[in-house]
Amino acid sequence: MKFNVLTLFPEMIEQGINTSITGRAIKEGYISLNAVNIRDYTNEKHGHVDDYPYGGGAGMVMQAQPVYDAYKSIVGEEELKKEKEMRKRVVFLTPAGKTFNQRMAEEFAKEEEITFLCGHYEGIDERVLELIVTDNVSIGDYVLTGGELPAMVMMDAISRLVPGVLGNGDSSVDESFNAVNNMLEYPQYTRPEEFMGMKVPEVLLSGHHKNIENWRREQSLERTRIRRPDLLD
Ligand code: 6GU
Repeated sequence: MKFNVLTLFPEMIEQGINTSITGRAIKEGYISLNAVNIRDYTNEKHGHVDDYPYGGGAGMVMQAQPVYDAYKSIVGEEELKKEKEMRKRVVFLTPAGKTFNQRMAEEFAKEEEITFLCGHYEGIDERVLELIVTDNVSIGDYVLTGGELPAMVMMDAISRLVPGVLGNGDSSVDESFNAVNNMLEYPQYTRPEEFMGMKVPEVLLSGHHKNIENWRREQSLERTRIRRPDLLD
């Protein structure tokens, strides 16, 4: 999986992704990261990438030209001659997008290359979005200062679904929201058997696999009922 990120803060993306499991996945070649600084593509001598909004209003708007040229530097002229439907996916991170979820992560994980476009200020000139963006995605109903954290959230969720990224010790099978059951994960325990007077549930020490499986399913269901009843509808 190849990730490109168009951003004004490439170091933020690199620091975040070159860490932990995604960092290991890059070292081992399962994923790659190319963070491109939009500011490097401005034609303005003072390095501006934003300007006042036509029609007035608060804040600044990112200009189309540097975003377009940064994108072109990644995909090349040939890609832009194709119909948008035939191009590799370009995800614009925006609170006005479709809300990201595990189903979408599974779909994106099938791609071989994804480009993320991170906005700042009050937004990006609509014309460049019209030209290059294939998907508008939000990570939830709250407002952040920019698209960098959302892009990192998406890359993390997608990466761990790429074959080889999770080692043998890690698993994406029993977790919450997998494709098989849309339920929250059951509680986990490790040594010691007693902590602050609290004991590990007896059934987990029994070695009785069928009973353990049943207990975990009940716990998942109960937890989902209490915390996320919307998932059971
Ligand atoms: Cl993708 N961007 C921003 N700025 N805020 C958000 C978001 C994205 N998703 C949720 N809030």
